[in-house]
Amino acid sequence: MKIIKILLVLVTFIFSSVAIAHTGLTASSPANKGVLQGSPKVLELSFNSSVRLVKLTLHDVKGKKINIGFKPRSVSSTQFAIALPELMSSNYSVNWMIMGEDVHKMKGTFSFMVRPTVPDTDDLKQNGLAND
Ligand SMILES: [Cu+2]
Repeated sequence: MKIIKILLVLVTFIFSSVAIAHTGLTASSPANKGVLQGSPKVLELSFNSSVRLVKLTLHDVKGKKINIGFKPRSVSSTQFAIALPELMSSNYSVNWMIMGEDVHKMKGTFSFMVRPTVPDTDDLKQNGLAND
């Protein structure tokens, strides 16, 4: 009988792990490993079920936390958009934590790169700043 109990515990454990994994990030903008020219205006997160976004942090490559004024959302949604401050050229990492409607918490991370905006040559010519 002991073995059956152990098996039951194992089965329960395996199924609860699957349950935790059922909610996740399906898309983001910037995308994971995305390379952007210039600072993105908004950070967008999409999840495959309605969740509450309880934590969101942004760090640059030196580990400096960027203040995005995030406040935990009390309303569940599948999509969240957070306005971003002007970001300097760097690698950024986003850490998020959500709570599903079944009260499972889940967290994850993704990163993106901001590169300097290269001025358009035509713009430079119009402003008399470039030679032909
Ligand atoms: Cu769940």
